Amino acid sequence: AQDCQVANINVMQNFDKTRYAGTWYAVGKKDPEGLFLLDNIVAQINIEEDGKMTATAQGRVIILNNWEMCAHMFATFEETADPAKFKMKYWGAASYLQTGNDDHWVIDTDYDNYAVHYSCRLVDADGTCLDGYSFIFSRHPTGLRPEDQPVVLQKKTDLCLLGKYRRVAHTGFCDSGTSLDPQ
Ligand code: AZE
Repeated sequence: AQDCQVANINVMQNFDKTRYAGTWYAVGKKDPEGLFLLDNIVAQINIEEDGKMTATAQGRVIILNNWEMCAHMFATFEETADPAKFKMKYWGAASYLQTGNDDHWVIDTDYDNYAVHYSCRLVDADGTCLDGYSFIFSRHPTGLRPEDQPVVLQKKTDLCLLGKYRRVAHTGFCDSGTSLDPQ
C-alpha cells in the first residue's frame, strides 16, 4: 500500500498453502523490536493430515547473557477470511525461548523460488505499522535468483520497508552439533 496503511497491504491472491509447504531459507529480514532470530534462519512449512498448516523454524539467537544458540521453534497457524493471512502461534523447543501470537501474511510468492512474508505486531494510531517484521524467503540457501530480485524489491517498497532489510547469512551454524538446545 502506497499510503503505508497496514489495512491496505496487498497479500498474495489465491494463496495455495499446499504449494507454500516445504523448506524456505530466509535470505533477508526486517527485524522487530527486541529479541529476534539473527541468521541461519530456515523454516519448514507442513500441511497436516487435517489440512492445517504448521511449521518448524530454526535460527541463531543470542539470549540472556550473550548465550548464543540455535533456537528450535514450532508454530501452528489459524486461518482467517483471507487465505494469505494467518495467525501464527509459536513457541520454542526450550522454555527460555520466545512464545507469541503473530500475524503471518504471505505478500507474494511464486512457490518455487521466493516468498515475501510480513507481520505487523503493533499498528500505530495513524494506521501504519509501529512494530513488525518481514522475511524474504528463498527455496535456495544461496539467495534469490536475479529474475526474482526486482519483484521482491517492488514488494519491499509496497510494504514501506525499502532499505530496512538485512541479508541473512547461512553459515551452517544450526546444521550440526553446535546447538546447545535440547532436540
Ligand atoms: C517464522 C515462520 C516459521 C515458523 C516460525 C517463524 C518465526 C519465529 C520467530 C522466532 C523467534 C525466536 C526468538 C527466540 C529467542 C516466521 C520464521 C515460528 C519469530 C526471538
